[in-house]
Amino acid sequence: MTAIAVEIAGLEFSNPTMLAAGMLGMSGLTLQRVADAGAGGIVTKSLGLHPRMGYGNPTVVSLKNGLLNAMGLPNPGIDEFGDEMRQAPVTVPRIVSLIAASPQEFALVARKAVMIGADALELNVSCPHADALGAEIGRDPEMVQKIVRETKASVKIPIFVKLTPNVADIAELAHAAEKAGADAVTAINTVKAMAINAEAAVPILSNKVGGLSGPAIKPIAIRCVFEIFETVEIPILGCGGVESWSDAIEFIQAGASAVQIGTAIATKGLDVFRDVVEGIELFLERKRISSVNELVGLSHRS
Ligand code: RRO
Repeated sequence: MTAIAVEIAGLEFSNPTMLAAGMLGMSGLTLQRVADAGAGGIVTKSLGLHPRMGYGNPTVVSLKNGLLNAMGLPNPGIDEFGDEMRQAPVTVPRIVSLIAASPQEFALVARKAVMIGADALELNVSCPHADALGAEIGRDPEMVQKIVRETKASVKIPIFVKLTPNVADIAELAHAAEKAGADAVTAINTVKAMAINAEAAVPILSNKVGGLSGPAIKPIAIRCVFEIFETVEIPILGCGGVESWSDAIEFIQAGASAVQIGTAIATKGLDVFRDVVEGIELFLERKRISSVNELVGLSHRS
């Protein structure tokens, strides 16, 4: 293994960066571009049992320090996505993000995801603006436990669980996921937020409420990763505002084994993956550390 390689739930990642769900994850060819740009792993857009159109425009608002979105879970459905998976890269672990309304539905979509070539699953129980889906079910630790247990029993590949920060105690959710057999947790999905057009005196998003991502939420995500690390043994994938190598190091020292990058692709382009990875390598050299794994959770010593 090289200094920057990481192993998570038995999967080997050549570096500790991966594409976050939602960004460039709807087609095999864009996933290939992300792998070519140096990401250590890829996560698809969240896929459900049936196709969904998503909400009407506007679905994204660019703010000073991040993006506010309410896409509305647009996706072609898991079966249709098989064609995209055939064009998706095979040189990096392929994590398929799933959305469903019940433990039984998660288990069913999970079996279908295995059939189209997923190496691991990321269960989305954290979208902040979906009726009867996402955080509406994922803020209840008992429901998280049922979803993970049922899905775990139906497939053999690793299961990651993406958690919502829109609760009083995210570590409780991570603990529920771990108890039910999750192989890792991803923290965090977007933070529930809103923007108003002052001239028109109306919410900008057609859905009114959406999820905030990008640098604005990084301190929230770091706090969540830190709290989860104190509570569970399973690996944590840090997500929320990573746009530089030092952001990634911060997440890793808070307790993340790897980081996911999404919004920074919109602001920095795909070069962000190589920039972050090279920066981590230089940091390890400068600190004379032989493996990035030695940094995981280092900030908990104090
Ligand atoms: O598609 C979306 O609107 C969306 C999803 Br599924 C999610 O998990 N998080 C988010 O901010 N937007």
